Amino acid sequence: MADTVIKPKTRTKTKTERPRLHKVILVNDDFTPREFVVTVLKGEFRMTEDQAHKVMITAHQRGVCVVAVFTKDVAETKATRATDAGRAKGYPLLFTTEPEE
Ligand code: TYC
Repeated sequence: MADTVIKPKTRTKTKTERPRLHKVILVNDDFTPREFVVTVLKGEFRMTEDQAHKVMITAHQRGVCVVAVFTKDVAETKATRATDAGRAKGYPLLFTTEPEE
């Protein structure tokens, strides 16, 4: 009888991890005018007046508010641009980033 050749079936499962997203966080301060914060949120994060106003008020009342999540690069670029927009006007407006859990 001919030898039986058993060919094991192998399957390669490639696991691609999604890149971790990073939060952009708006930090409250006592000096930046509310309307300016709203303008920056609309300009840099494409929010409507309503959305921007809600985020600004949340940061104003609670100290911080998550604005949105992006890939690391985009989050850092947007946070820097938004912070720089405040600095250009002499305001201490601050946007930070942190990785999502
Ligand atoms: N607290 C500021 C004021 O009363 C407004 C403000 C809100 C500033 C949110 C920063 O992240 C901020 N003029």
